[in-house]
Amino acid sequence: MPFYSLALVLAALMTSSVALAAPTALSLTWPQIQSLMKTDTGSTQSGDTIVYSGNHPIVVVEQVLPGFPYPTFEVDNIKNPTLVFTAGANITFYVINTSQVAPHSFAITTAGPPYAVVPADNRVTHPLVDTGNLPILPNPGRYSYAKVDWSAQKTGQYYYICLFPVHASFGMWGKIEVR
Ligand SMILES: [Cu+2]
Repeated sequence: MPFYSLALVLAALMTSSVALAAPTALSLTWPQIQSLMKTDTGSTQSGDTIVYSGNHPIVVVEQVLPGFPYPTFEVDNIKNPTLVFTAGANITFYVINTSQVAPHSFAITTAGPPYAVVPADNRVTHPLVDTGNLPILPNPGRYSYAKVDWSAQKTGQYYYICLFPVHASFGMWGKIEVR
């Protein structure tokens, strides 16, 4: 194999391994989570809508288990809120698995509900954002999290969902509006 071909293969392997490995290695303590939650730049409107203005919104998402047995997302103490962004904004999501009960993920898609029990049966084949698996950690007092960025270029309706089996079908999803 010529050297340049080998270099291309190696470059491709490194790129994919970095993209897959980054999120799940990270963890936070509860005090760190409380500090992080204060950096959320959204302002709560009527009902369950949170509006993020500006070009660099920060969204701090928790994955919780408030109503056994069904998990939900939570932002600013609102369950599965509708998140509103301005087109062109570069959004940073911090997604924290605080449930201590189940692994979760966070993905953004244009495919709306209803969602299938088996994620592979969903139309969510190419999510725009995907944290991958956020596991329950064996270390007491530590919670897995991921930081993902999304540039919302096109106005319209999107959805954030958990791709772990059963979760989205039982309501672990919310709306995103890009205006
Ligand atoms: Cu989940």
